[in-house]
Amino acid sequence: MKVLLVEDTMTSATVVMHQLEKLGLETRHATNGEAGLAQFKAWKPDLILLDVIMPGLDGFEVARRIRQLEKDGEWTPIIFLSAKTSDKDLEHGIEVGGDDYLFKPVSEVVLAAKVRAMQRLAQMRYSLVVLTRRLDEANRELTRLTSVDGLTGIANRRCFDETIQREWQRARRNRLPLSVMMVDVDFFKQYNDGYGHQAGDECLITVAKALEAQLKRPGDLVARFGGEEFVVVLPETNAVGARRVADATRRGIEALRLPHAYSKAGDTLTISIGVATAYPSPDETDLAVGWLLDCADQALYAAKNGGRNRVAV
Ligand code: GH3
Ligand code: MG
Ligand code: MG
Ligand code: MG
Ligand code: MG
Repeated sequence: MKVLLVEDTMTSATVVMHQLEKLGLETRHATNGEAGLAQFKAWKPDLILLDVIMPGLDGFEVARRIRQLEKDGEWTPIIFLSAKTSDKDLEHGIEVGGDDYLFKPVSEVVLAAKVRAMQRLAQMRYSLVVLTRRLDEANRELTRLTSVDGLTGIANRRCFDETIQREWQRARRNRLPLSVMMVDVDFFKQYNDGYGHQAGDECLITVAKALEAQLKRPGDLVARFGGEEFVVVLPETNAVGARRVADATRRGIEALRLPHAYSKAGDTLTISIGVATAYPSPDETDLAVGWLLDCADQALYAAKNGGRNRVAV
């Protein structure tokens, strides 16, 4: 522990320094307020013993300035050692930022006990800082976990629900188009039945990563909607743009040429996509985001009925 003594009277400084060194503490001495502040900044002591009556900056002023210099969450304990021994002086010392106030002369035993008490407080405070940091980390991890799909690692349904609501409101406010694509793997039940559930899982991971890799525009969101269905949010995208993205997405999965010997739409894995676009406006109150998803779902149904491995609007 680094202890800074700020004391202008050499005789009492010598005594206190000697006592501190006997406690095995690393010590420095500043002979006035200015020098004390400079040491506080440069040396960053763990505890400050602060005289009150000094030429130039007095101890109260030094304490006040130290508290101003400390950033959020920082704290250096300050114990006043003063010949000003009225209740009012003590009250003032605590008021300006002191943590304790001892009357001079201070006995060796009292000084040692007070230093120990401050050490204990500082230790407790440090534990709290560490705990808070861990809590922040845990919170971040929790936020991540609640928005990520456990199997594929892409955004999950919950994340999609939040995003689509937010984008819908934003589209309304700014009169922007908003598109969604419902993506469904073709004949996936047959894939599972033919290759096994484990291979099915790996296939879903591959498809999820491929979808995400293809949609590179910032603001687009690819999420797992559930099972072998994915959903893509395309903000600020009109019907023509969404159709183009959907066609490219369908071709992209086809181009992977993932074997699917049990598909009735060929011998590789394919997807069907339903696209829907909304042009919500601020005066629009009846239409909700659910309507947009229903439209995409109906389009997907049409793509399936039309033979699969295709896009429908
Ligand atoms: P369609 O072309 O009409 O979409 O046919 P399909 O077989 O893909 O559709 P269906 O809805 O009948 O079957 C979907 C299958 O997806 C059934 C289900 O077991 C499988 N599935 C859903 N979630 C998972 C998963 O997390 N892992 C694996 N391996 N399979 C899944
Ligand atoms: Mg003095
Ligand atoms: Mg189905
Ligand atoms: Mg399917
Ligand atoms: Mg399905």
